[in-house]
Amino acid sequence: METVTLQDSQSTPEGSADGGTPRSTPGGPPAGLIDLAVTRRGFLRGAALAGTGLVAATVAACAPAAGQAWQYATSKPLASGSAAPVASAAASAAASAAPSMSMAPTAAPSAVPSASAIANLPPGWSEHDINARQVIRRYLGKIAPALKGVYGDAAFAKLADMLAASENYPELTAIPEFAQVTQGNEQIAPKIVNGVKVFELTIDEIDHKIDATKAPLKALGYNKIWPGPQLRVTEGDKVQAVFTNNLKETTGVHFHGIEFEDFFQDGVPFVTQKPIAPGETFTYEFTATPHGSMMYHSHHNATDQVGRGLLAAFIVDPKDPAESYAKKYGVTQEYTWISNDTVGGFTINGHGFPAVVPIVAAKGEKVLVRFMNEGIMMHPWHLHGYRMRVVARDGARLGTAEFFADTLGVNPGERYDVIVDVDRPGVWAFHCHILPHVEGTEGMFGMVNTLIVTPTKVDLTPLLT
Ligand SMILES: [Cu+2]
Repeated sequence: METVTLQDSQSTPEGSADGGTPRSTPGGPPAGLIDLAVTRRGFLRGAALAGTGLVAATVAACAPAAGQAWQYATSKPLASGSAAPVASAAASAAASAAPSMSMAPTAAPSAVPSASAIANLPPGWSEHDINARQVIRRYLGKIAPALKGVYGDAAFAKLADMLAASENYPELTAIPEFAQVTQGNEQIAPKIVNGVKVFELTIDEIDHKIDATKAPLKALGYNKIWPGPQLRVTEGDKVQAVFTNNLKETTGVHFHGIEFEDFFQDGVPFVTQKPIAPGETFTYEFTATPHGSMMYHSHHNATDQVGRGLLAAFIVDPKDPAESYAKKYGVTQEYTWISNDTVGGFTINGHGFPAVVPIVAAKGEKVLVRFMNEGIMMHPWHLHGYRMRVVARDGARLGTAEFFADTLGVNPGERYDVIVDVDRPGVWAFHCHILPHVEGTEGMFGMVNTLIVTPTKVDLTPLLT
């Protein structure tokens, strides 16, 4: 079983680059799981969805390019002999995760509900209801019983009734799905060489799990992680990004949103450079400007390489501390939300629901979400219960053009920064509103997350291991 990587955000010199804004992802705990002021323990970053829902035939509008060997994953075991790699992976994962007849709780993730649950459907329910509930059971794991202490007895009674906690189902003692897979977006610190911030990265083939119940995908990663490490600098910094290509294929790296002085740093093979050959190291040098939410990703065979995981966040904090989100807007934590929609299915930070890291914030907090679309289609992100204050597009602050939205379409290549002023506790759905990207016969999958607002700060870290 894979586990999340623990990280102490205090060990990262850039951890307070944005005026001291604690972050839930990357490089930090899910917002509010931890009292950041006390522990500053980070544990994961990112979340994504890709998963379990529909077969390609039902989402023809989103069909991949002809000849591409991928398909939206389904958690339903498919007929043997299927040529689709992802589908067969799902089938084998489902087979290995077959329901145990043991009554003993187990920490092993299960993509499928128990046979007895299906045999004893409540009146009016179908198998879909059982499957849909199972996804949420996996998402919360042993966070579910802990919500009693968070929301109080009355609210918890409703939650427990929804999930049928009285059945003592196995996931009640399992770590939540998102903590069972490796999460990317980890912020790394540069070396400082003659005043230049130097980031050294590798480009590698990896095995990547969209969620714990699925067989790993043959994927790619910067520093062996999808999304790659978050690189974070301050506006005006001199930056060197040194990439060693450990792949068997060529590549090139583009820093998306940066205004380069020297166009040969722009990372487009045969337009601004020769491709980086296997075994080669290539250094990009530039001044980080303007400030804002940027990205870095492959710009070579990119439909395939970005789709397989060569994507990451590049954050340029404002030089003027008064312009930081913490100082100017009172932001208390942030969450980087990188979407993709090709090889791994519909993902947020390289994972499909229920393996997506929730945003957890205490009442009174202001949460910054940086949406970054690294996919090939638009996704309208919809937050339940709140309006998002949209403060920046493609890194540029909107100023007097700021607006509020509960649904925000983010096109491929675009970034939007939004701030949510959380004032009402609850578990609020936060998902793409193109419905085939989020829900199917197996329940919710793919581009789904939640904003969990707690009445006060709570430390749920012990529940994640
Ligand atoms: Cu979508």
